[in-house]
Formats: sequence, C-alpha cells, structure tokens
Amino acid sequence: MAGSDVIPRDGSGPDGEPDGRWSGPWPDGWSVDHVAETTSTNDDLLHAARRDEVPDRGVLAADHQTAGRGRLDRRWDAPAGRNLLVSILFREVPEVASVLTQTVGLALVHGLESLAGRPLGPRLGLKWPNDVVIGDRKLAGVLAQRCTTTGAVVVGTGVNVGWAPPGAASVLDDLDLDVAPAEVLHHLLVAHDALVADAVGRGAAVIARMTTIGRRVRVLLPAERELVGTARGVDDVGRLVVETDDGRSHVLDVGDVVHLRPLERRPG
Ligand code: BT5
Repeated sequence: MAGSDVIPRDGSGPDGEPDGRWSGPWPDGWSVDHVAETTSTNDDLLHAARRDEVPDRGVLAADHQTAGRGRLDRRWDAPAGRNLLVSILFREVPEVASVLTQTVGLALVHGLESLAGRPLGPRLGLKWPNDVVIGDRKLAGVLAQRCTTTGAVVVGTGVNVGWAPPGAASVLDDLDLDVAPAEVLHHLLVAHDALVADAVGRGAAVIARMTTIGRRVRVLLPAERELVGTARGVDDVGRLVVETDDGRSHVLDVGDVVHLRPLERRPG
C-alpha cells in the first residue's frame, strides 16, 4: 500500500488533514468516544455490548488504562496520554471472526503508511496471530473478545505511539513520526474502510504483510507445549500452518510465536 494519496481522506479536517484531536471529525459510520481514564476499553465495550448502549462500530479510546489487558490476562502497559489505547465494538460479526482482528491489524499498518506518506514494508508488518511489528519488535497488540450474550466482538488495540517498553517499538522512535494518538486512530479507521470495501483483496493483503510466513518459528502452545518449524501460511480461518522438520504440517489456532534465525546449513 502506498502513501497518503492512495487512501481516501473522508472525514478529515477542513485542510484535508485530521487535526489530532479526539473531537474529530471522524470517518462516516464510526462513533468515537474518548475518556481520560478507565480500567480497560475492551472491558467497557464488552459491558456496553450487553446494554445496547453502543452501536456497531462504536469506538472507545482512553488516555490511560488502569487494568489494560493483553491475551491470557497478560498486562498491557502504557503511560497516560502517550499511546493509542482503543477498542471497537463490532455487532456485525463475519462467520470467521479472526477476519475482524486481522483487518484491524492491517488497517493499522496501512494507516501508518498513510501517515508516513510512503510504504514501510517489509519492516512494518503483522506477526501471527495478533501483533503489528517493526522488524521483530512489537509496535502494537490486538485483543479480540466475544460478548457471550450478544455474540458481538470487541477488538482492542494498544499502539505504541510515543512510548514503548524496553525491547518494543514505537511510532515516534522507529518510524520517526511525531503524531498524536488520535491521528493514528483516524488513519486506522480510514484504512479500515478501504479494506472492508475490498473484501477480496483483503485476505491476500493480510498474507502479504504477515512477516511470520516463511520464517523459522517456535510456537509456544497451551499446556507448556511447543513446536519448532517453518511457518508455511495462514489458512482461510486465520490459523497458522507450521511444517516441522519431519515434513508434517500442523494447523494452529492459538499460540505465541517467536521468530527464529534461519537454519544454518552445515558445510559439506
Ligand atoms: C496483546 O496481548 O498484544 C494485546 C494487547 C491489547 C491491548 C489493548 S489496549 C486497548 C484494549 N484494552 C485492553 O485492556 N486491551 C486492549 P499479548 O499478545 O498477550 O501481549 C501482552 C504482552 O506484551 C505482555 O505480557 C508484555 O510482555 C507485552 N507488553 C505489554 N505492554 C506492551 C507495550 N506497550 N508494547 C509492547 N509490548 C507490551
């Protein structure tokens, strides 16, 4: 995906650029709410989903989360006001729910390219299942949760805009972009609209940006099991296909991936 001229700028400010404020304007169809502090934007939207308070594509952003969560109840860290902490409620859920998660991740990649005004691949890409990475360092994580009563899905993302913990990447330091979290959200939503409008190209675009494919990986599985092999692809329902050294293929639903160095060939 090329730079800002490719992505339509619907809903941008009077001078054609979003102005970085939470008041918007936002692209059509998104209802964006912003709070200074909450426990977790995912938790808030999961509660709201049950009470019909928030519409489809309702968005909640916070400057600070006191209990920001990753997968498996891990923590998500960010100092107040520096990063994008946001969740989106999808009441209309496709048959394959992982499409929602992947689309948000890819929309972030495309949104950042739109902000930069140039392509940022192959360094900026997706890492299976739900990370956005620069090289092998995490720039953003995506957490999808289903509301058991309504079937709605909340997709939350934490993006390191101005701050990153040690070993992780940020938009400021690694892409050299000094932008406000609200601006990143604006570009993410515009890019999301473009991806939804091109449902056929979307799947291929996810695969094209999935840096895990072709890599030698260690996948940490539930119950402390692990698998080492080469990631061969992602199937139609978002599962990772890993070929182990004995030539067998394994199709994985869940897991944490570590990208390894390529196997060194022994001389002779
Ligand atoms: C994720 O989980 O990557 C999903 C993170 C989703 C956070 C958003 S923020 C808005 C919404 N509301 C929430 O409460 N959550 C969502 P996982 O793959 O499990 O990664 C979590 C791990 O990443 C932690 O155990 C840390 O090691 C690491 N980590 C924590 N904060 C980080 C950060 N800012 N940048 C990079 N890595 C981080």
